[in-house]
Amino acid sequence: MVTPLKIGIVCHPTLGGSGILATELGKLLAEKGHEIHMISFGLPFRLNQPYNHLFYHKVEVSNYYVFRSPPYEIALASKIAQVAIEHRLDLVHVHYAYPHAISAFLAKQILGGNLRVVTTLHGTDITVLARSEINKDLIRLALNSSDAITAVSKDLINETSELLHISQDKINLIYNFVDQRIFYPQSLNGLRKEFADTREKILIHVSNFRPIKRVTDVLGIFKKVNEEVPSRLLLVGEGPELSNIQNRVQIEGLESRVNFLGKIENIARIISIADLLLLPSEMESFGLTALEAMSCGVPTIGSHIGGLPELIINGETGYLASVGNISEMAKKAIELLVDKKKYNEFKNACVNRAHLKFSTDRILAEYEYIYYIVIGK
Ligand code: GMT
Repeated sequence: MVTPLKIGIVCHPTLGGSGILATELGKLLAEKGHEIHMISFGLPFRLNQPYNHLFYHKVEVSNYYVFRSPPYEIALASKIAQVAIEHRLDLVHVHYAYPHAISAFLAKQILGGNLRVVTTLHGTDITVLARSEINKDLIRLALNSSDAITAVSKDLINETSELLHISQDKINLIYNFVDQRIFYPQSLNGLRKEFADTREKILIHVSNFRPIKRVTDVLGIFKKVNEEVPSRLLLVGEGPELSNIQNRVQIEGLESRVNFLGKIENIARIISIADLLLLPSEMESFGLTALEAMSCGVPTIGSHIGGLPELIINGETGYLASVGNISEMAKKAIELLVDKKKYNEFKNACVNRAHLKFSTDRILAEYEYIYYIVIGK
């Protein structure tokens, strides 16, 4: 490594791909010897133990009684500026534009322009939030004042450019990564037996159960698959749609075939016992969970949408169909589950692709390259 850097990382600590990616990035950069300062309102999910060179700074919001809701963006801006001064940060890397890039913009003003900011776009910060007239101009301002912008797929670069009129050349493509020391094919027969007998296949869905994930489609696909190939469905995560899905499972009489596992931190083991991941989302700018599954040798059946076709090679590492086409998704899932030879080819292709295109070494080097450019070294 050339010179170790002091980097502030701002992320959402709640369940979601952007926070997970930011936390994994922080851990790996710290492991490489950089000094990392995680800044957030809560301890990020997956920051589950102390790490060398990695520090956490909690953002405290003012609860003054005139506020209906405490102004987090302002508190975050002050915190970024304070941490930057106190720890002589070389730069701040914010994940998810809203409100983080806006707070970083404000922190830069507090510091008279002396703050380098890298903003990574993850998806709904643009595809949902930047569509609103309330946020659009502020997000554009914050992005234009960032020293570098990165996005997790070509599709997201196109969306950002179209929506905010920011030139595509100003946005660097850096795909998400997966740590193959953690996500690799494991034969965990004991764990597998807890959920399925030897004749049964296991399908898994991992998400934060927002409507955009179309978890009812997950059930629809599973139902069709299970009619042809005896299977079990593992549902991992929690969110607003959870109780609706629990009701549907009962209505469909699938209680004995579906397991709700809630929020799981060590997801690699449970993904490893699955045969297929289902990700029929309405929108997905990358699909981090599909990459984690791919790295464990588990193909994905999902939607041909957003950045998913950049991650999953249709017909090689999974199958993609148009959003809502559950019959096609189920058909492809069955095709793969009953053809052992084809399934093993897909499994190998998954592990190889994760390793070649999305390894930590490769993607970390791409981020470090941006960091050194931004600080002029
Ligand atoms: O999709 C979510 O539920 C969470 C969301 C987030 O902002 O944390 O995920 C976005 O960022 C992930 C990490 O880069 C991507 O893998 C997801 O595809 C993206 N979600 C959407 O575009 C809907």
